[in-house]
Amino acid sequence: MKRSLGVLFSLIFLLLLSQLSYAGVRTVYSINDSWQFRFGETCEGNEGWNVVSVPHTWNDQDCLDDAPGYTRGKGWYRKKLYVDKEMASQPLYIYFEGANQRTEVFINGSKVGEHVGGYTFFCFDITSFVKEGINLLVVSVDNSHDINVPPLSADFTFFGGLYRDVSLISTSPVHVSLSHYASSGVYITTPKVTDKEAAVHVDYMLTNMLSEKVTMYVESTVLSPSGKCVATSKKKVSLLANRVNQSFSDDLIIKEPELWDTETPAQYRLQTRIVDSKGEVLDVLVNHFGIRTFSFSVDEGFVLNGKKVKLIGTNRHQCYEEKGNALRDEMHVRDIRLLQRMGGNFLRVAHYPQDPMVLSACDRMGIITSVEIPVIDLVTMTKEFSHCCVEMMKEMLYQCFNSPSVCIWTYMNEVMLRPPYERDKNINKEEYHNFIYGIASEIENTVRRIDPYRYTMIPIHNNLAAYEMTHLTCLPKILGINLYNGWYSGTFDGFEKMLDLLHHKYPQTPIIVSEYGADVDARIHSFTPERFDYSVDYGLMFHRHYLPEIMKRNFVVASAVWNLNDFHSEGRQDAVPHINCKGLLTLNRTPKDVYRYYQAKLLKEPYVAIGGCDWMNRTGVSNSDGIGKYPIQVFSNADKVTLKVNQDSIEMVAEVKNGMAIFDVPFINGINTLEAKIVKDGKTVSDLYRLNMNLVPDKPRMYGNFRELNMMLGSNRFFEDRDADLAWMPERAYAEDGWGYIGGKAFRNVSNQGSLPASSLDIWGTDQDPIFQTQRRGLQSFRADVPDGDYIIYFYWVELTGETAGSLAYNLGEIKNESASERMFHVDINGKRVLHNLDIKAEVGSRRPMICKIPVSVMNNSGLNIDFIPVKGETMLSAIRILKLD
Ligand code: GCB
Ligand code: CA
Repeated sequence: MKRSLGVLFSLIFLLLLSQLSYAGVRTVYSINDSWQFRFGETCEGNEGWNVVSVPHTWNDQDCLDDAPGYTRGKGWYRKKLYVDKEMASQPLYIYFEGANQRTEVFINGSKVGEHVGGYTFFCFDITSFVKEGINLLVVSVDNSHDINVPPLSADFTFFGGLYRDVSLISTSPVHVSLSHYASSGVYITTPKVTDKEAAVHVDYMLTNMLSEKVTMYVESTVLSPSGKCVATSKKKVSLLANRVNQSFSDDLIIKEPELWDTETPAQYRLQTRIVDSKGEVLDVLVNHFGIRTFSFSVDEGFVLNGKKVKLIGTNRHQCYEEKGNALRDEMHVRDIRLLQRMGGNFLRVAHYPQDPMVLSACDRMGIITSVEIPVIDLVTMTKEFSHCCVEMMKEMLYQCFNSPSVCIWTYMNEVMLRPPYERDKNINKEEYHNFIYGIASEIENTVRRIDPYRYTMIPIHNNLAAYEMTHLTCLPKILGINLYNGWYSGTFDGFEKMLDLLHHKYPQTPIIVSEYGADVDARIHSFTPERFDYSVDYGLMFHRHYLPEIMKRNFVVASAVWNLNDFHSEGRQDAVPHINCKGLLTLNRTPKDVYRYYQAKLLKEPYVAIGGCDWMNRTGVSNSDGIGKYPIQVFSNADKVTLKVNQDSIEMVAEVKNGMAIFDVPFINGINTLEAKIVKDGKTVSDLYRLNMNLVPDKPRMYGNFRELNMMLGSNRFFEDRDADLAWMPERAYAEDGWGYIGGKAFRNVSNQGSLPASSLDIWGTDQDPIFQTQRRGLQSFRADVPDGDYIIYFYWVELTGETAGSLAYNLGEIKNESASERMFHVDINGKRVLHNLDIKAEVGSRRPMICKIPVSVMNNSGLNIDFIPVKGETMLSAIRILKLD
């Protein structure tokens, strides 16, 4: 059934194709489906091929598993290409939106071409390789480390594969070029813009594949945003025989232009037609462009069409949960929509050029962008490397040239972060610095020559001296700075101090905060937030400090949160191993509270949202009235918020400060309903939210209904296990008639980032890492004065010692000097020995979870008394779960 349907579809498809490819005007269509893929050195043989569709990557799974590293090497894609008679007689191109990172293309066994670089588009002329009928298209893609191809090292996963769309383009022999850096072959600028008129200058690249010289007409027609023809021009051009990329230019005037800006991103369309002397149309092409003026300056900030606009936004990585970097067009567009719905008007497309849909969406939604080539952390001192950098910049420039959203060309992110001479004595420091400066100035000159209208930026990190040593700070028109004060080190106020210092030293240079952010695991909350606890609350503190400081300073012309979304970084460990969770959205684009904070600060329409609405399952402690009081944060742009708790029983009002109102809410056990309401600009807006609260009575033998207790030891954090809707609470010391630990101390992760609240080790074989990454050591007992009944006690252990997080570049919370400790202890419950000589490391090894489940009957009002008796070294416990069965 399946197969015959497939055949039917192929037939319909072929029929469609043969109709599409009529002579003359170009046809473009994607060929994403029905590829076969196989990983390995050769493409010989028919064994082991799997049917895939592109976008495709081979790293979507192994980027997250426990084994260090991910597959880097060569993968093969092959596909049958049907070319009909008409098409076979015409020029034919194959067009790739991107493949990571070295690609070779073969047709019917002959090599067509090769492209290096994982993020730009490329295009090959395959006219002379295809024959009428079935052709075999084979593409190899290799994501091996290559010292001559940036990026060499960076905090993200270099997914291999044919991970963007592939298309075929059929044209007539005379056409607008496809082989000029795989751009549109049309470069539109608006060198003069006034209210009355805009001058439009168009540079064309034209190709004549005929073996004779021809004379053609190039017709340029400009259509207004509403589709009216507002300017036309027709010019004669002589094209040499058999030659690609023959340049030709034209000028047009548009009266009373509608300007492109962030509020009304009005785009014009330039329609280009190539017509021969008989009037036959040989090529038709449309390019969008915008008419606007803009400038960046220290006094005025960003000025767009004469109006000051503060640019606030994010960076964006192109990956997604379970898909790696192989995203459909719609998914790219959704990200830009999410940025817009946050109130953002700026996107640093970092650290590399992305899917064409990204800029197209920014153009349509009025988001100002900076686009960037992936030269990150370090460079290789070879001619090949610097050539590759410059070529990538040219590709990006030409490919993004007409996008009105693009205002900044960016290169060299934190290139002094890891100077190799610090590790390799053979590398001369001076030479290295000169080399970097050499590449940078070549890139800078190239950009200014090709596009004198836009700005350039180099993003540096907080080690200003290093960049001054290389003189990089004097090259670009804008200085970008990536700051993490109060995250990787120091305190929040280091942020504004650094900005002011930079401004003091470079009073004429506009500054962009090109990155700032803190890791947030949306499952973690804390009422005593701390650096590196990964809590939503610490993230909020961080952003609530940074954003107002950015707003205050005119010379900070733009800012971009690192990052719009969580993204894959295979080498990372921490709370969510292999993921950098500085996103305002999770990997599957669920908003975190930090996103809601930005909405409250940036949106103009009335906005109210209850914080922690993704924290559905909570736990806490109740008193004799059955009430547990916990803070609830509400984000809003109104002056005050009214909160109703559990229908109308309680109503509270709180003032909004810096985008947020805080309520001390009395929760009951079970489902609680919250309704937040604001009145702004005469409009009433509300947000409703229900959450499940497991309140544990503080004296469970005396009152309340004890069901279960889930406590993480050595921790101030709450954690939500979203696979089981299980809520974990921070540790608590035992008090009379209550429950909690007795003795010992909370483990601190002593790292080169200081003393941190949790281990940064990836705990293998679990996704609930935060439950294990804290622990109490040397504890004597855990006591719970629970009522008589049948219970299951779950002990959670992991041996954190004897393993370090390794020397990965981005494992910034590495455990220092913690030697393999030998530990052995007994566990007694109510006087009965349940575990003898427990040696966790011997049992399961280091950094592996061990959950031990023990049934217990509590009788005679004895409660639960669990003793940990050391035999060797210190006792230890990561978490405990006490479940009542009756
Ligand atoms: C940076 C880098 C970025 C990292 C980020 C981080 O400075 O530019 O690539 O992902 O810091 O989260 O550490
Ligand atoms: Ca695409």
